[in-house]
Amino acid sequence: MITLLDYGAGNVRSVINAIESLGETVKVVTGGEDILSAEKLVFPGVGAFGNMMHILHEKKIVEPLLTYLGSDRPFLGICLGLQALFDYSEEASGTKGLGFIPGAVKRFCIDLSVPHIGWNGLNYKQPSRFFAGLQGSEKLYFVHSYHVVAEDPEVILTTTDYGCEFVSSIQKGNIIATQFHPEKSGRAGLRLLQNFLEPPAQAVSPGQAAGETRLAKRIIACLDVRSNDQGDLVVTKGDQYDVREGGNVRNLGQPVELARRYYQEGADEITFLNITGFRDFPLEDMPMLEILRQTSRNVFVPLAIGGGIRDYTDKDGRQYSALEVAAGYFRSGADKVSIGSDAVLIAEDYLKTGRPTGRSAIEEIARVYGNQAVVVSIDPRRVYVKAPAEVKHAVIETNLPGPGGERYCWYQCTIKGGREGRDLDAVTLAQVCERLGAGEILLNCIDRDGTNLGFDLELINAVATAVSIPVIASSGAGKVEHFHEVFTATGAESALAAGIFHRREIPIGDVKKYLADKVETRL
Ligand code: 1PR
Repeated sequence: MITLLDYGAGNVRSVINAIESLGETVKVVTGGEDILSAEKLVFPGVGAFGNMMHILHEKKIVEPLLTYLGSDRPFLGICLGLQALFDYSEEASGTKGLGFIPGAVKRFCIDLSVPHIGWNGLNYKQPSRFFAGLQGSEKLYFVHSYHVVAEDPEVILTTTDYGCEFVSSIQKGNIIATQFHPEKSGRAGLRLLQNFLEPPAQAVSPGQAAGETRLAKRIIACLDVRSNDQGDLVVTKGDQYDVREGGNVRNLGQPVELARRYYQEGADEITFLNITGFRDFPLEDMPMLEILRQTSRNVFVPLAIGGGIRDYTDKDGRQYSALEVAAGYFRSGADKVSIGSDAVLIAEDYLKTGRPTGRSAIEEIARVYGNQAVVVSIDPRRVYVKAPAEVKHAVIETNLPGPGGERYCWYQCTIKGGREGRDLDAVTLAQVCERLGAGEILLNCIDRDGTNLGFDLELINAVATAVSIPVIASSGAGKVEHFHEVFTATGAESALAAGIFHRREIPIGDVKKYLADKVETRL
């Protein structure tokens, strides 16, 4: 039996699911007494350091945790569960950590996108039973803006390179903690969890390729989900956001089955978009939450979900905050939430005053779950102009002139699934959302959606160069070459596609094979 500490934020569901998939039972605990009596303790942390320490103190968990750690019983800390062990974090000045391992948690100070999101490798610094069965070339899933700096090199188990070499796991006796997420790292991650549950006899040191580890470009499968006219929740797919064919909503399969298929085919991440979320309310739309629950039981890569994340008042006058909606998604197995329409309205408000309110969905969710958990999904459409001075928006010179020969365009943000255009451009939206605390941009493109013509490289460049958070390029993938193009011609960190995967035109494995000797991927 494994004891798992749930202090109330982040996605503990994924960790529970991963451990249960290995045949172990999990006892979820929230208080100090249960920690003291635990035999093996897992402390998964996703979220923000200050909030986590605040809750640990409030629930009087700090002392029991330190007692447990001091007894050298098996402990596995994940992500924030690693950072919590240190003295303090730059993320929350004035807040002390557990101070079990001497050292600090520092923000990445590098010339690359932060958060560090995605699959990266490990440099093995010492042998451990934790590594049994690994080849050494595996990539594990990371998502964080801060990394630990250990004073004692003896505790460093692995490091990883991302603009600098940072500590990606530590071990002190039976205390192991990782910056990466084993529960989201596919087969390699499950093997590590297995090694923690039943430590093999021998410590091993996997071989590894020479040189620095490298972050892989991610290939993301996207499932646009909505009810069809018969009331079944289906994966659909639009042409420039029109999902109807002959009057009916296109049905390309069952969400849970498709997600499982993409996981097995090697998707690095899976995104669900509840595309009618702007008019339905997700906490009433229980099937969507159920889809997440079922998917997260056997899909061990990150799951992002979007649709309907906003404040909401139900028919009985009960008010729900966007944070509560997001919490519902996280509890059901999501690792990240993506905000579409509401992000546009939030940015418009911000631009009116030039000041954050501190209460927007982006800020509140980032405060509790961490910036990396907040994706902003942008649904832009090209608007051509004859000259940049015609509009006050971020205008680009385009190689794809408009119908009247216009050589300039801007990208207009839309809400409600492209139904309503707003007086805001995609570049400004991305910048404002980054300022408010978004951790990633999912950059769709209505003009390219479902066309198979390739990604809109001009749009992606305009946004990726304007922000320092990672950008997911989306819409238009039609052949394997398009993925290569988007990774070499733009700063996109990942590429998302839907139609070609759903229609089985190109399996994910073929995309990875094509990219193998051209760009870094996870094979
Ligand atoms: O506004 O917060 O409720 O979120 C709604 C979410 O649903 C937004 O993220 C929005 O992008 C999405 N959405 C709304 N309507 C549609 C639609 O298609 N009618 N889908 C929609 C967005 C775009 C991508 C698509 C790529 C790749 N779909 O998700 O998967 O374009 O497609 P392709 O590879 O076939 O070209 P809120």
